[in-house]
Amino acid sequence: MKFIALTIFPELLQAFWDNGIMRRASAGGIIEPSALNVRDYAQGRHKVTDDRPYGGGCGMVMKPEPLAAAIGAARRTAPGAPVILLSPQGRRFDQPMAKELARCEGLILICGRYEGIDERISEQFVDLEVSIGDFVLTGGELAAMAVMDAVTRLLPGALGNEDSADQDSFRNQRLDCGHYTRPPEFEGRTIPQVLLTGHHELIARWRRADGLMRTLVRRPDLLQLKPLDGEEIGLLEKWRGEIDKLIRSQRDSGSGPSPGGG
Ligand code: 4FV
Repeated sequence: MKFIALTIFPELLQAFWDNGIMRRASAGGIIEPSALNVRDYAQGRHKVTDDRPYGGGCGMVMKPEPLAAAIGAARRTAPGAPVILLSPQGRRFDQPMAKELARCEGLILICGRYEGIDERISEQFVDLEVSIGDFVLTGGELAAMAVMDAVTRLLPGALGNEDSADQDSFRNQRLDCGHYTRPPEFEGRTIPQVLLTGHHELIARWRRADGLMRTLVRRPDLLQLKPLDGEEIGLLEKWRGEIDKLIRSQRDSGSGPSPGGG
């Protein structure tokens, strides 16, 4: 998969590509990352890539001509790749979108700087505008790295063993379970004993239950995105029973608040 990042700071991307899973995926030919320096496509002695905004106001805007030329060059290298602009106005990036993008033969990623890029570039060249969250960065490079990272780890052969991407958070709109490794006791804290049983089905069931509880507590919104399966309904009913019993026992012992919460 080709990744072509359009940026005025290619060294930022290089450091990202030269390490970890990205480095291994690149060495293994799973990804083919490259950066085009937009400044190389700017005219004039000073190779200016930004200018003052029409209508006044603070900050600068990235000029359309260098970007259009750089996009043209990228498209010649990866003709079938969608042109993606990273910006706070884009569609929110998430795991399902990562899966969608992982099916592309390549991605051309425009990393804006300053206040953003000239809108006419978006109108004429951009296939998809993507946001990694409702906050403002100084540049699109970090957002482009997040997208490339999440997509790369879904590519066959990128992760050590295939199925680890299958156990991901958000895989089926549920948070991941807790993970533990040696030592068995750390600062007085132990680990769930079921993980020491070697009983794979029991361990898998515990992990699903732990993931569900974390989703229920931290991200109940995710439960609306994919219907509960039979096992999940069973677990929730069991927990509801335990919660009801707890409340009843509190009431009966008179230690809890009176009915109606007074
Ligand atoms: C951003 C985001 C983001 C806005 C102006 C770059 C900056 C500057 N990109 N998700 N949030 N971009 O804040 O993707 O050009």
